[in-house]
Amino acid sequence: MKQLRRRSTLVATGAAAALLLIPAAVAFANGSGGSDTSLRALGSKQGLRIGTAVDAARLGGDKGYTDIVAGQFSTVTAENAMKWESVEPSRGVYDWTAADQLVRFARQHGQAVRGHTLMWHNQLPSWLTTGVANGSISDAQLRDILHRHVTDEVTHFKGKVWQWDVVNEVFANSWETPQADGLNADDFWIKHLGSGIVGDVFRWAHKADPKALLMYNDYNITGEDGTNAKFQAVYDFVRNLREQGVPIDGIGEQGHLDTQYGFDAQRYQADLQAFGDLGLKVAVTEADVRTFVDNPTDQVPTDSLAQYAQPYEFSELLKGCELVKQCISFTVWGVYDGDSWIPGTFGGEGYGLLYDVNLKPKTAYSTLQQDLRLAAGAPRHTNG
Ligand code: 9MR
Repeated sequence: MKQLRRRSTLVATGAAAALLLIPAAVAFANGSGGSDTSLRALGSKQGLRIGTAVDAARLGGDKGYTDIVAGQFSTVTAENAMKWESVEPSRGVYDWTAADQLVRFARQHGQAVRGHTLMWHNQLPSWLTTGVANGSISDAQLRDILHRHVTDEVTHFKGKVWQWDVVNEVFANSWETPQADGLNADDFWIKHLGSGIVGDVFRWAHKADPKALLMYNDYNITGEDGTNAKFQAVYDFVRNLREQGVPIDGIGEQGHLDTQYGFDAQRYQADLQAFGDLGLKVAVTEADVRTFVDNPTDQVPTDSLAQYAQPYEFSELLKGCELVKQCISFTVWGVYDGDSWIPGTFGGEGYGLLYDVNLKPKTAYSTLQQDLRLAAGAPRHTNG
């Protein structure tokens, strides 16, 4: 891995400072000047936004949680509030309440919003999946409905969303059936609308908000599963989209790790860089590092080495992003272990985030602080 370059001064140019969109008063709200050790302040020194997924319903009501979101992070992602089932629970009836609340919060706290997600096979409204399953919604109608959804949602948040995860998780994993182009033949959208829908959704999103950064978001796309096949499929597909003039701006590498599998940090960094060299921005969008724990309530690691492996792998994730100048944000998938998706999905596992079940910062938190501080001379990231 190449060394972090040291640089004596870190004065943002006028343009870069404007793009950062972090008012100085907010960026340094937790201390004075350079003594602010919040993740957001440390990240801002290299133009890198540090983010978290947020449960919009908890903002305001839960002070400990809210203070961490406001104080530590310079970008926020709606963990669920912008998904289709949340914004259009009944056909034709939008409910933007929770998502709007998050966007307002972000604005008040000088945070950029990552919009998540416009086309995904999960968390679709039941009126849609039922209609498709019983044949009352034909594929042609489904395409029109998706077009309207993408246009309406992006238009609703026009000028307020920094990056959109436009398309999520449509490539085949090693245990799924890939098409010749690498897409998952069984994905709900690919199955009904074909591969061409991917480019179309980017075009529709771009039309609705030409300034938003449009990302393709997925997991295991930087070699995490021990092969680089999924990376290669995404790389080839996206290069092809760019050649066709499809408005895709970047790749979201989710970054869900598990200490039991290990992690090839060099492969990860090289893959991020390869995307960057295609002229794309990259973002780490859903970082967490899970491990085996005693129970889902306390989430104490059962393997004594996990207390080292967990922060170590987090550190590797962050450093890879720091070393790739096209990497514009590093987002963790949730604030604390008490509200992570991990225990509900992986039996016996947890401890995946930066704060423990009692909202106390863990070693992983201080490790990231340290990584950000030591990287003060890393390349300045291009912030969009
Ligand atoms: O964290 C999200 C959890 O609250 C939801 O129940 C779940 C539904 O599938 O989705 C989780 O977030 C996912 C994200 O939207 C896309 N990448 C994988 C994430 C973890 O499953």
